[in-house]
Amino acid sequence: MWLADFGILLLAWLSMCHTAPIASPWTTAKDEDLAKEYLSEFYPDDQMMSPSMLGLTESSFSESLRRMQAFFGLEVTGVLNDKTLDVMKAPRCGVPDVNKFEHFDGKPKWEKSLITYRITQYTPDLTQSQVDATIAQAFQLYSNVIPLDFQQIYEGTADIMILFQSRSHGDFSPFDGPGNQLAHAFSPGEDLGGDAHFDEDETWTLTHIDFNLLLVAAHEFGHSLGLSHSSDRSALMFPNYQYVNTDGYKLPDDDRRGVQALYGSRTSVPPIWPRFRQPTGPEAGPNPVPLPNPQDQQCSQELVFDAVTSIWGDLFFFKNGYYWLKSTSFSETRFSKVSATWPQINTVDAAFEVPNNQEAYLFEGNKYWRIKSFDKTIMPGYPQPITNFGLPSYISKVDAAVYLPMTGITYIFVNDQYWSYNFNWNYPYGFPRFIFGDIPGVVSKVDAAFENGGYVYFVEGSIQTEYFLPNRMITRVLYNYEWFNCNTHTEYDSTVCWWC
Ligand code: 0DY
Ligand code: ZN
Ligand code: ZN
Repeated sequence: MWLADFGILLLAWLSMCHTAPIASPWTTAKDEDLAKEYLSEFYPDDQMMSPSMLGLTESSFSESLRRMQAFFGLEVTGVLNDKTLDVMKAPRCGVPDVNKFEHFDGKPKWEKSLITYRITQYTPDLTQSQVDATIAQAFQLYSNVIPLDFQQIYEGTADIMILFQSRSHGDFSPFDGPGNQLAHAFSPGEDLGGDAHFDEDETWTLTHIDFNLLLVAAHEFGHSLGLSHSSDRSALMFPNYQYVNTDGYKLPDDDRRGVQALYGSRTSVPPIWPRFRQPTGPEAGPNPVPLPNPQDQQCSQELVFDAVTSIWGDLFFFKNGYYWLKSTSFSETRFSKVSATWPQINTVDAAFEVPNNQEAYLFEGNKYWRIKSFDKTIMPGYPQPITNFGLPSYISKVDAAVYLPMTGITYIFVNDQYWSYNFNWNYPYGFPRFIFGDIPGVVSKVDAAFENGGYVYFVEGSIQTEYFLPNRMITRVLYNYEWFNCNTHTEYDSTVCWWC
């Protein structure tokens, strides 16, 4: 793994020891003119890393020449020779070889598309929610253009651990007080890999005043994703901080090409935050439009569930009046219509099982049905109104419900609140609590929730957070579709010629 910038320092050191002639003795003056013209057209000076920044005075000719030689896989000598001239004389597509982005050696990158991050230490310069929002915005610059998603978690180990600290902070790369080094980040990998550290001796702002956290975080996350520094002055990965207006800020072209070369480009429209919210069911209007059959979404990264529950050891994933059934008794995932199994029910909004009572509950609108787990038949006397669970009568539909066997409590989620019902006492608590801050990993709303083998899953949009109850830790973050045996292997073609 590379700590960002090691490569640059090495380059600076190598270049300082180098005093090169422009051309080898057997090239003509005409060839040199041709080469200069070629380089000034295709490797213009101002797009180079400024030599003064590196404390160097190397001739820009040989520096440009080396970049050209490196680009074409020639021997990098910084000296004009016949092989180099042959390439310069060959016909070409007329667009500069202007990819100035760099990757780390060995091109480390994340081999999965859902990346978690966690902020373990905040800066006092901004509120926590300002920091959360800014970090999310910085990641979104990338998720807008590459098919990766970033999810914040609040406990456990995330792929990208983020902290604000000054001086020594546990990685043998202490910060240097105010100015100069502002932050650093590690290239993709295990442990420290991907982690981003910000120097707490800087003042972090959301304005033009030094230093703008969005710009610095976006630069660092470029490293976390596998970008090294770029010599393009307008690139985010240019080594030096420069303020630009951050309203409607987008990833600059050079950086975009750099990350897309690693991960490919996002083909679908990126979801907006909070993520992947889809238009909800037929309760929206008096004449409900029939919902689309969700079968083709089974392996989609954007798949959102209406409800999920275990019943008698099997898992039911409900969506638009259908369900996928994952069972221990067969290997494939089965897909059926809800009304084929329970004729009175059209769509299931929420569901939970009380395994010790061998019964499950299915919710639709302001009603619920109680079913026997072992044969899935509806018990007599149902449906009943959801007010039985202590919900106020104005609630027309619930989002999610889950029963936790350890405590005997069921939680029912509606918008940004949840109600509790104690099955040991058969008693509703009767007043709601706000989800935010209570449910780990959930930002605004629970779309589905379920318990399975001691783990609880909170589904928000197409992402779910796995939570291990006994130690109250987030153990995993996964896409909904990962429950199905989808072939998720994607090959990205990073050899495409995007400049021709
Ligand atoms: N971190 O990613 C860096 O590049 C370090 C230096 C490295 C040797 C660890 C750094 O903090 N560089 C400063 C920086 O601002 C250099 C500076 O101008 N004071 N880098 C981040 C940055 C932020 C925003 C660069 C750009 C935009 N272009
Ligand atoms: Zn560090
Ligand atoms: Zn950097």
